Amino acid sequence: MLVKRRAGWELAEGSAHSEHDYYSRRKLLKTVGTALVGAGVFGSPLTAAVLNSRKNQEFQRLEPTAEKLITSYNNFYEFTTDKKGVKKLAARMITNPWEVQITGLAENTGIIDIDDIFKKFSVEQRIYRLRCVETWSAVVPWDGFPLKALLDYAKPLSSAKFVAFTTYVDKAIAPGMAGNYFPWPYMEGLTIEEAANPLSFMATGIYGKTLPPQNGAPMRLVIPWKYGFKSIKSIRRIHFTDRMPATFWNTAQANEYGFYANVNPQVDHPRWSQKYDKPLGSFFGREKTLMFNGYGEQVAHLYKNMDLRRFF
Ligand SMILES: Nc1nc2c(c(=O)[nH]1)N[C@H]1C(S)=C(S)[C@@H](COP(=O)(O)O)O[C@H]1N2
Ligand SMILES: [Mo]
Repeated sequence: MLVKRRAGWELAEGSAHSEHDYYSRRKLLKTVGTALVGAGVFGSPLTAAVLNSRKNQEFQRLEPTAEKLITSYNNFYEFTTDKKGVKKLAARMITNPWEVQITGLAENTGIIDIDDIFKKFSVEQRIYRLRCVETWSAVVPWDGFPLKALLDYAKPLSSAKFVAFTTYVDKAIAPGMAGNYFPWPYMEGLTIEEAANPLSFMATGIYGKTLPPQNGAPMRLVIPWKYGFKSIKSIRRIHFTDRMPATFWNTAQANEYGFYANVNPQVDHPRWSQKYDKPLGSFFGREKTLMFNGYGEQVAHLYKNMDLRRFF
């Protein structure tokens, strides 16, 4: 059973164009989903939520990017900085068994097995735009669960103001981690309010299938209003803290990458403009990059008294 969520991010039936790819995938998702529910993998019916568009007429493009592109053009520096080389190298990553540690200022800290996570949280689909700080973009049909569900499970204390995420991948398996040029492990963070926003998502699948290693299996963050680097892959640790956590890119190059990293076409990267993005798979096309990647209606209130040029 595929249920459409009504929560402000849905797409009215028929308002996405050239979506035959998506709708045929959706059929596939339905089949796969039913099989998994039947096998008791997911505890509740699969739900689908589709993003935006009608409400936001500026949103030119919502048809999902070809699956092949999404799964073969990746940023995953633990393996290599060569986007087309990630897939092959990441195939060696062992993503099950996999344990996730919950630590810090929360009631329910401890280790949770990825299979328990799959059982505990019901899976839905979200179609989100992904905007890399490097200016390429994609539209990705993710499967997963709201990050809020995980917060509700962990029960952060009122003293927790931030949540930090850490990837761990073995140096022997991930050759990119061998050098000390980058501040490994990859780390990311959000304020608790950002993490609790209904758009914040933990992905466990893509196109109705299990998340492939190159896209961050078994579980990765997806924060669609922020530059892609916030969407940390292959999460091993979730830590609640009262201090703004260090992040990988901010530690590597503080003047270029801030903690907030909200998509903002008005604030250029020191080395290039952020006004436009180039959808993967379009050779000449470029699109206007929108404030908060087009998700302002859902998230602008989080930053209402902030100077977003200063807090970039
Ligand atoms: N652990 C980890 N997570 C990561 C990265 C990375 O190098 N390591 N790259 C980020 C960047 S820069 C982007 S644009 C997205 C890309 O996600 P995708 O390959 O699934 O499209 O992953 C983000 N998450
Ligand atoms: Mo990125």
